[in-house]
Amino acid sequence: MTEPRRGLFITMEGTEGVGKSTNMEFLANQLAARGIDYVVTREPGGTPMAEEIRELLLRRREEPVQGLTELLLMFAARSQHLHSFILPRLKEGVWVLCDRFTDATYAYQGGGRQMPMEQVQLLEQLVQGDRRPDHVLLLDAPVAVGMQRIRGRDLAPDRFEQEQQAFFQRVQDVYRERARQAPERYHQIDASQPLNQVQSDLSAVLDTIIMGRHH
Ligand code: Z5A
Repeated sequence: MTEPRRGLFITMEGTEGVGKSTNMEFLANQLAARGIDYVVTREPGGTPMAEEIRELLLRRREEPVQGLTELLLMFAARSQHLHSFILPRLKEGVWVLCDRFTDATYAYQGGGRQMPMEQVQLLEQLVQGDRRPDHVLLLDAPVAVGMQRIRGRDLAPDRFEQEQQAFFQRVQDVYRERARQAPERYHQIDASQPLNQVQSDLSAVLDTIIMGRHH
């Protein structure tokens, strides 16, 4: 029996509040409507153990968290998620939609926390080998817009959300630079537009991805 064609690995990225959760759901519905078999997952998290690591990472605490500790935990969660969940699904031919992945580590730990990018690269290679997302959907909006959108939530801010605007500006700069360097894999969408326009852009990107797959 021939093996199924490998599924596509698509990630959604952006600074906080740009609309990732909202648009993940939209994208999932779009895939379903096109008859594509998919799963939705997130990072940090995506398996029971990786979700426990997420909890460790996001919880606000008195003890200052070392940058390297945070970086290692991100990749510990990723190793578990990638090898026990993502890769097996892709092999079965299922598409994987993931809310954040390693681009977030470059952006938040490298950009936001200013950890050396070489350390991120080293761990990326160790955990992923040559595996990278097939497509990265980058929702891009001025940092202030995202912050304004999440201000309406009555949840207490987590350890990342309590950072200042300059932190998120560095995060965004890294995302934009990565998108600029590999335009064939990164799809930058203006997330400051009204939601229906963002979603029509996303739908167009999805069509391009699907068409590219048939060639
Ligand atoms: N992190 C890291 O540091 N390193 C890593 O390697 C990884 C992650 C993988 C958790 O991520 C944290 O982990 C994250 C980075 C760090 N911390 N931060 N910040 P997360 O993805 O779970 O959390 P988040 O980024 O904070 O996501 P979020 O707050 O849930 O935001 P969102 O999903 O992008 O937004 P949303 O909930 O879909 O939308 C926010 C509101 O805006 C909502 O009321 C919507 O209805 C509204 N909205 C959405 N789109 C629009 C438009 N177009 N117009 C108007 N209103 C809109």
